[in-house]
Amino acid sequence: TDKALDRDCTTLSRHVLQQLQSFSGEAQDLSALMNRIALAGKLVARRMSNAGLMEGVLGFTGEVNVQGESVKKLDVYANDVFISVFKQSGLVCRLASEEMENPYYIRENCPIGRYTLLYDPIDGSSNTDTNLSLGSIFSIRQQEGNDSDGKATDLLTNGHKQIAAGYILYGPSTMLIYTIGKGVHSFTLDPSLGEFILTEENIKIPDHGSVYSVNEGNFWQWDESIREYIRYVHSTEGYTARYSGAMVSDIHRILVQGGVFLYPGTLQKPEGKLRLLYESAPLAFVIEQAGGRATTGLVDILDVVPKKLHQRTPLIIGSKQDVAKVESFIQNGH
Ligand code: AHM
Ligand code: MG
Repeated sequence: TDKALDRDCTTLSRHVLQQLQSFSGEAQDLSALMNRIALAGKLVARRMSNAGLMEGVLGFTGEVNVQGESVKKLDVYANDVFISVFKQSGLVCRLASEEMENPYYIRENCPIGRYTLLYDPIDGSSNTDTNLSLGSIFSIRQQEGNDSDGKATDLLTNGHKQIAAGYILYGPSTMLIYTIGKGVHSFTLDPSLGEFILTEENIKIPDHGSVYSVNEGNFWQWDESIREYIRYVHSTEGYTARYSGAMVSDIHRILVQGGVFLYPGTLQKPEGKLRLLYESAPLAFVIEQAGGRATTGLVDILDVVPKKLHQRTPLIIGSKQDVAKVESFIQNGH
């Protein structure tokens, strides 16, 4: 049959089932969960696509979130989209996000809902009001134990416990990238069909790339080892800088073309900015599945066990060789 037509028929939910090669309960659950994440992505993308034409969509709400960051209207909207979408799925009992101090319980799903969704509804919030790339990040974990005290302490485990993770990139087109531990696959939203259609299967990140992606405005706040690394790329041929303000888009570029993204600790914030459970760990799962690496500089991101839900960690992620180079500066000073 026609190859292009076959590809057009490979929707996201179909792909998840194919990957698991079964119609088992878990396969059906994962397929349904991914389908719901896709719906959330479509709702957020729709809102963003005409945000500038409507009143009350852009700008700040005037509130400050648990992270001490000013909240944007779009942050709130996207956070609520995921809650609404999963209220109706029956599969998810808890949602934990950057925008909520404590997990949100969907009580009616709790006796049956076996999964927890961790997410960052809008990655790169500073880009919202200027029509630049944004993302959403997601991670799915199986609920362990009954969480009878309602503190969700079972979420404080390492990143190997993720059963699915990925991101949605809202760029010139909307893309969804996911892994369930069987490689990394990308889908592009076809607005005329309203479906995410398979774009590339088993994406492999190059072992080395020319891009380094970091906020160099923090140079004087970094540890000397990171400054040395930056001096090294400045004085070596073949490096190029790219930094968009939304790590989903920076890391997506690196997934496709290679390179390294860094958000090191600073003097003011020794753990850096990025949160482990719903930012760094899901992206680490994706990049490792594509053959790359993610580390704090000392420990693999997927091995880090957080002490609290909103824990931050330094993040160095990307091509194997480029991550190793940064590591060698942190660990050996060169
Ligand atoms: P956010 O989820 O509040 O938008 O924060 C995460 C974002 C990343 O996407 C981006 O790489 C980083 O924060 C930019 O921070 P900075 O302005 O400090 O460089
Ligand atoms: Mg974020």
